[in-house]
Amino acid sequence: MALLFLSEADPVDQWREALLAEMPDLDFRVWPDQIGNPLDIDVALVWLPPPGELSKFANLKAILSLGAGVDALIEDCTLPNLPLARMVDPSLTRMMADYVLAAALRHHRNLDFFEHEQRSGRWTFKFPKLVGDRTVGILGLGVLGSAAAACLRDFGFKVQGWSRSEKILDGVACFHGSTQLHSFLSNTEILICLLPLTQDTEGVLNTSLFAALPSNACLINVGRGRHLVEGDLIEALENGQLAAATLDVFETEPLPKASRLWNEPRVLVTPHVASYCDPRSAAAGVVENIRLVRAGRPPNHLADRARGY
Ligand code: NDP
Ligand code: OXD
Repeated sequence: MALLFLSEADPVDQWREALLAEMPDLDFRVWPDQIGNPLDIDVALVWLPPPGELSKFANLKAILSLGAGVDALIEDCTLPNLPLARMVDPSLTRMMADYVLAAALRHHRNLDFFEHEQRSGRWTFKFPKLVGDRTVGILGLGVLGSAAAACLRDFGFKVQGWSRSEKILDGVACFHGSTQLHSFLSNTEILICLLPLTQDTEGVLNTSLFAALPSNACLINVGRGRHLVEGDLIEALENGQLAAATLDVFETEPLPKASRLWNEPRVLVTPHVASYCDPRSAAAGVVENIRLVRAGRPPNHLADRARGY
């Protein structure tokens, strides 16, 4: 029995050290050079495996994602039909809440506007608003969305959120389903996307959604790049429907050099850094899942492939 670690983005040495601290007898193999006998591999811990790669392990029993979003795995039609667990971890949740708070505050205090005015050498006074007079709306009230909502609420924003099923969150106005989307949007001044990418949510950030927001709203997209129709964003920024955007995720990553978004004056581009799970924090949960799988039980935080997240 061995764990396969497959990620070109995560720090393999830190993961090895953190997992071995939790499970000293773990046989830790690394893709692509230290796989050993592929028949030994029973659990894979992965981020963006090349399509077809996981079907090479005949004794694989479960796939554990290093990311919260499992869209790329679910889209891979060669993925073995095995239990698939999402990453749910306090460090990932905390970092996302920090990023969302920072980005929301930057828009709330007009720092995006002042950065723009400074570049043009203009001293333009704009009245600040009290935090309690600002409404922030979050698309997606799952693990990350509900933690971000609590953080923004505790900071003093008016917070509302939208999800697929009905939710009750203390101090957060909750909306659900397509019939309540427009009521949710109608007074959302800063919109945050924390949805998973599915067939239902792809392209959700589009002209008709922007038109339902108050004019001069701001957008923060930390979900996935394909939630956003980039052309619709640029048009909404040009016609004043949106005042500014913070984008952390893109249809193609790294964002291609030729993308217009690099030079859009009211767009802040960050390189998919909103959140990251620290191996020291996440290793215990991964080891618990390895133990569950080896005991013949489903891992925690199973993704629902039919639902898409
Ligand atoms: P969860 O699965 O816990 O939550 C997803 C939320 O979205 C749920 O509230 C769900 O509703 C809602 N939702 C899903 N589909 C719909 C729909 N069609 N209509 C309305 N609501 C819907 O996911 P997480 O919170 O853990 O993660 C969210 C996403 O964040 C990830 O999928 C990933 O794309 C992104 N992410 C980005 C990172 C970054 O660094 N930029 C880092 C980590 C994650 P319900 O509660 O009813 O199921
Ligand atoms: C994730 C991500 O899904 O980092 O965890 O995007």
